[in-house]
Amino acid sequence: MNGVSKKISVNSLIEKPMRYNFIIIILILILIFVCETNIVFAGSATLRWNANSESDLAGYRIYYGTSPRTGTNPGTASTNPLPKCNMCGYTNVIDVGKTSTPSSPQYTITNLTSGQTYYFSVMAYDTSGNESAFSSEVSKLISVTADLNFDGYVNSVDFGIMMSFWGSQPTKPLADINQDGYVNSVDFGILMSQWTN
Ligand SMILES: [Ca+2]
Ligand SMILES: [Ca+2]
Repeated sequence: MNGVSKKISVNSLIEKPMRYNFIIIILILILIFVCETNIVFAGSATLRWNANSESDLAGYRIYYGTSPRTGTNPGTASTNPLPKCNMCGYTNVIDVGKTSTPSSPQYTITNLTSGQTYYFSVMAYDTSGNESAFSSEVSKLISVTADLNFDGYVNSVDFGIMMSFWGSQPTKPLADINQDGYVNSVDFGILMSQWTN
């Protein structure tokens, strides 16, 4: 991406689409997401992908939401020649830069709702503001957990939290483990099935 984007010439108009195709191909080939959750960090998803090796890579943005995306190119930059869908049906975007481990980038998204399926895509951008299209989309059902205080155990503490939310819960707190709008015997049954001590 170096050099080409900095030329103000007909060549840049010709070469940019080729470069975008290259980026798109690279992303499709290398963006292998691994979503995972565990009992301690319930309500989170860790995304991993292979690094983009271009010298002027500036970072990545992760788009996500609870509905599948509606397009392939987030395209907020004016330099992006591809058709744009902006948020493309997602509700959240995080600029993660090159991440803390640039050679094997990964990022953990927290505060996700248990029992809800989330959809994720990553795109790359360079130091000139050029943006790639999305990676392939992945989805993840966030594990239903009764570890309501995220301490690694399902025990009387979590039971106490559940009791404090007992009843109808329009805001669906974590105590509503199956996220059906009620904290009731169904959730209690899930808690009992996961009891650890
Ligand atoms: Ca707990
Ligand atoms: Ca419930």
